[in-house]
Amino acid sequence: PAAVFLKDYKVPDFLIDKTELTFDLDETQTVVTSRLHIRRNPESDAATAPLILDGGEDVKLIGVAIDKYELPKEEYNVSNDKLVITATPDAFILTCETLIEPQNNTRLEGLYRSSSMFCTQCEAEGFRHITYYLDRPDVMSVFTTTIIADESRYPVMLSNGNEIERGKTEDGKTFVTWHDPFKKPAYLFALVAGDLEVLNDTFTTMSGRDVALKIFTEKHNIDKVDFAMDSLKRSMKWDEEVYGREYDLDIFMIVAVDDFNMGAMENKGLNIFNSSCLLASPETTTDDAYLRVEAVVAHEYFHNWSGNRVTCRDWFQLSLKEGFTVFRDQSFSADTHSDVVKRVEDVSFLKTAQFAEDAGPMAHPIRPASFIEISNFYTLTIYEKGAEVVRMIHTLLGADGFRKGSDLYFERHDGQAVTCDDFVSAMEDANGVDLTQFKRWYSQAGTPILNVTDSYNETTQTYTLNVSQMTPPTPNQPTKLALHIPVRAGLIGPDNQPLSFTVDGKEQTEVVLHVNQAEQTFIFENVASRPVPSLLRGFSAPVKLDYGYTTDQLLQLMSGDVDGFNRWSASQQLAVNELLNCVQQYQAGKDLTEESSLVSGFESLLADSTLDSAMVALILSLPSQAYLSELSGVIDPHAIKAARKHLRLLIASSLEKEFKKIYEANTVTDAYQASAGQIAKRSLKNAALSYWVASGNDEAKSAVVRQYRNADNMTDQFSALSIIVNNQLAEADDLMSAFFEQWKHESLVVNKWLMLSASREQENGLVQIKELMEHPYFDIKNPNKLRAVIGGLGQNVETFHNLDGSGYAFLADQIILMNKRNPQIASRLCTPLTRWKRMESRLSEKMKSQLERIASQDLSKDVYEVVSKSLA
Ligand code: B3K
Ligand code: ZN
Repeated sequence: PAAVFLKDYKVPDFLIDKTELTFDLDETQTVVTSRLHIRRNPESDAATAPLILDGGEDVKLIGVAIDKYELPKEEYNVSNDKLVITATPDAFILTCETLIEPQNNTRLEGLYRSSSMFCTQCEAEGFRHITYYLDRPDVMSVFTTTIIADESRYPVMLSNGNEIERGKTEDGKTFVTWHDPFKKPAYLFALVAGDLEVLNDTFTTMSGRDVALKIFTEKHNIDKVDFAMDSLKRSMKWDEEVYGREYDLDIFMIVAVDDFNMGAMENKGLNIFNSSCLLASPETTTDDAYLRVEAVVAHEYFHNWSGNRVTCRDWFQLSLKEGFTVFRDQSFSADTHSDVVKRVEDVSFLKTAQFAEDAGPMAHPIRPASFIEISNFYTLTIYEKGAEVVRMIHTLLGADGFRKGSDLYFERHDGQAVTCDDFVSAMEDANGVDLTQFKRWYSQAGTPILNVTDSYNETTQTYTLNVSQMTPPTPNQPTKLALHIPVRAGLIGPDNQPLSFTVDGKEQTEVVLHVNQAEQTFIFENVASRPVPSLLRGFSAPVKLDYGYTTDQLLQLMSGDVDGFNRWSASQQLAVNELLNCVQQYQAGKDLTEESSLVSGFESLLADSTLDSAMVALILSLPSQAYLSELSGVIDPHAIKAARKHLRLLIASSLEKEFKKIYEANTVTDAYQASAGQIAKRSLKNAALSYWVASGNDEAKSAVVRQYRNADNMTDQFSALSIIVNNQLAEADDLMSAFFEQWKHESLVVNKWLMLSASREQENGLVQIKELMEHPYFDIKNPNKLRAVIGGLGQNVETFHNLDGSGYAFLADQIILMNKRNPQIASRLCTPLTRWKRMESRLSEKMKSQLERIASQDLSKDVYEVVSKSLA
């Protein structure tokens, strides 16, 4: 398979002004008829170019006509998934009839079946699996869609826009016609048909228009969409208030489907969601999952402007819509709950997963220069780092400047397919600034490292920071240029008070330093005493900060920084230092230290009742296995696991009484709500319970079993179950079975059970996992179920990283199996193996040989790209 390059971008030779589609849906085959109103693109320099439409090997062409003229076989050519017509008029209607088999579509792109319904997923290049088309985002068209089906089985038939007609066909079927007045690329097309229930609501927009809101699910799930509906209404309001964006159609629909490759899809007026990102009820859904529902509903809704009204010119610009929309949904969640907690969660995720990606063989800039398969580029880099880049622009321009920029962007480009450069230009023009150097963030991959040293001159009361930046090489980018990095900073005095200082002639307590050279010096004047620097507040840039903080300095920041984010950050650094120290001791065969400054740090933390419980819970959770792996030059999973376990037990046994107290003080008695206050309490309570049980205390063991039995919500029930299982309490087996029995009819809860079962540390781990995949409630066709088991395996250090390589071989088996069935999922399963070069030598060899085994198969483009880049 060959790569495509951004530098080769050319405008399309043809445009499609109108697209009329008819779907005759049936269980055995579906007939799709398209009438495309095509004309030559005046901007194309190829005046006689042939018409080349994209298709898929799963699309069978029945016939094609230009205007009324049915083309004979000699006048068109179908090969390599393209339909080529050499001679066409300058403007014409192309009629195409194709046959597809949604019931056999296991790739879950294009039109497919999920339980008893038909649904679509067209981003990025799924539409070509429905019919021949110019399947590229810069071809925008007005769609009219007619769906024909048997009404008894498919009473609900939906597509984008408004329903304009409904009736009966000659053979007694029902047809429904939808018209979407907004031009859109084919990737935003959607169709749903099924026997669905609906929750109706309305939203009155800022200009006073009423919008009908409808959420559809299969009948048994309709009681679980109230929270999503509420989230939707709050998102609509927030986008009006914060961005001035009003919804445009008279109807907005969301449909939940069980089988879905990703989280959700922002199809115009008809969002389609993985049911895991839409359904929520207190009994079946944890707090985390509630927050995810809220964030994904908001994200997809926000795409209506950042993605749909203004879309991407080509797929290299994917971060234009995704980075910006993630930034928007993060801001919405921050405004809805606690901004510091939200920031800590997002940054933790970024530093764990995106930093690892940026240091591996798939590293790419947020605007990639090339790809083999675009589906592989729905990455943490495009999404999360892309959001960080937008956030930096926000930091540089301030909230008002950013809003001026976004207003100009939406106004200037409404109805267009544009580039990341267009976005930055709007920001520049609205604010009269020059972001030329800043734009390197779009083209340069890798995580920059900021090295900071300092000095203080008591006589002159000046404090100096020496900052140097370095971005390590990444594939195809051996050398890097200096980036423009905003570093938000303050100084903390000896009495834990913020110190004021003078920078640029202005007395202040916080400043944004513009790091934009390889090496730079920043001078702070009128600094009363030697400070502890609080750097990169709020994580103002996606970089690795290297300042040699002492333990005392970290403890001071942890308790005294005015920036909540940096308090957490200091506690993390402290824990990381101690854990990496334990890792070394473990590797050297020494006894692990029995001293930890975290104990005193946590002790004062737990004693301080003024702190936000959610923050305390976050600080209590030790850096994850995955994050410590990311920080390790050479990854030794067994040593990391041992270090974490050791430190946990040390803290648990030292602070047993404190944890008990916190546990008992944070019981929620009110009816369940996914509110910031309740979530904070539950998270602290369960964090404390987890340590308390780890201390081995008998009273704690009874408490956790009691919590499991008495819980009236999934957060408390599942936290208790996880603690019981992870601490291998005697009740573990019985309660795992009881949990399954209680919830076996709730598919999403079964997924939680599958994940916990797969991650469970036990003898014969792999045998257990194989049994899970034979379990009657497992279904390999369902991506959520497969991800649950494989995700659980990934957390199961003993089983996955077994020195005999059996864990890796098992994963490779699943990848090879899924490669044919569902290439997108198969390719994602490869991620752990892409880290092989960084694993300790015994594991590294085993991983590599599995990658080689995969490489020897007949591979999809998706898997080929990841595996070949990993082995390069
Ligand atoms: N835009 C979709 C992603 C679809 C990816 C398909 N391979 C979801 C989102 O980011 O909102
Ligand atoms: Zn998105």
